[in-house]
Amino acid sequence: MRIEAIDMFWIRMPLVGEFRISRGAVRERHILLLRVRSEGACGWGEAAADRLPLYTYESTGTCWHIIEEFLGPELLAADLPEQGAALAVAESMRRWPWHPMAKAAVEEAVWDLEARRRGVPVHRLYAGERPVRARIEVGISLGIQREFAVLRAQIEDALRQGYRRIKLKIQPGHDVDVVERVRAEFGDIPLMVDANCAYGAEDLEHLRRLDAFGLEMIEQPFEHDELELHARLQGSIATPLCLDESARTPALTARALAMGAARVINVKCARLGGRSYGVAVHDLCVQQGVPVWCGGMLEAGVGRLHNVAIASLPGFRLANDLSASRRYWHEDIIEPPVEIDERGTVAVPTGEGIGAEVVEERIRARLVRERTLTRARARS
Ligand code: OSB
Ligand code: MG
Repeated sequence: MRIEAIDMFWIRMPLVGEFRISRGAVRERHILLLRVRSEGACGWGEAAADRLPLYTYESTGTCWHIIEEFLGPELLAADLPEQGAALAVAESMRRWPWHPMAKAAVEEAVWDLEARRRGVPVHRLYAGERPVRARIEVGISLGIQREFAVLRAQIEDALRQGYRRIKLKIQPGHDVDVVERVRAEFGDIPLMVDANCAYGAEDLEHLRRLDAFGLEMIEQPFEHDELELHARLQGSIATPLCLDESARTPALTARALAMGAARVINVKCARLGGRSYGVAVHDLCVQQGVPVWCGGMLEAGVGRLHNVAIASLPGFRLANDLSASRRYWHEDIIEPPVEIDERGTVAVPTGEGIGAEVVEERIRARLVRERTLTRARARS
């Protein structure tokens, strides 16, 4: 099989509301969508990076550059096997050591294409012989709010909609007090916090105070390369630590677990560099009895559905950061959008590929930049 063309769409999508994490706020997402085409079929992928490289070094612009200059031409030049095309692409991209979000987007598009060509849902390819869930449990991630009243209203609304757990973003000066207040007002709801690397060694004592609130977990308090600090904190508290930014590769994840740096892992295929790495981390954690859940990056519908697919694997035992489309978007780019039921679950689509239609007019209405890579160009 050959990929005949890769359509790159850089789109801007305003969020329903500002989303603030310790490193900064986002009001509008800049998303790179990829469509790969082959013999009348197509597949969609989404780069999780945003305009500003706040989460890691990758941005929409770096993903565009890496795909346009390197990953795209290489994909167009490849002769892919009929069975296992996406795995072959993942294998060949291993020679590029960095830029996981760019690689993950390319891989997603080929997974979707392969699934559509075979007439199966993409989660079937991700799961192989493993059993999958028909519905997945979802939690909600709430950004930092200056006004507690705003956060209170958001929590009430999320609980009313059925979300299974609430994740609060925290940062120095906005942590223990907020959690204390939420516990006082909402009682024993499933609650966790995510610091996105905002703390340092000087904060160890302060962070231990979070142990008093029965949190489901504390996600990524320290910088990605501070495994020892995570292990020190984990060794002195009962609340499980969860790694997000630190879990960059399966090997690093294994090392972190062996060091006692965490008891839960957030699986984000975008951060890991693709579905095959996400499955590898899932399998490694299942083997060690470590629960995993699927993290999110404010994805539009394409990335969201690829995440739903991976979260159907059996090791995803905790609520996933996979909100309904309307939590972030006035109008998602897929039809039907992702919806949550009153029990806080999202259906894993059973249709071909990602299981929804990608509405091209909605992409065109939000277009910043567009480019089609073809094999002719790849040869030049
Ligand atoms: O740390 O999980 C994170 C969003 C942007 C960057 C990092 C993170 C997040 C979220 C959003 O928490 C989760 C979601 O997509 O619903
Ligand atoms: Mg996180």
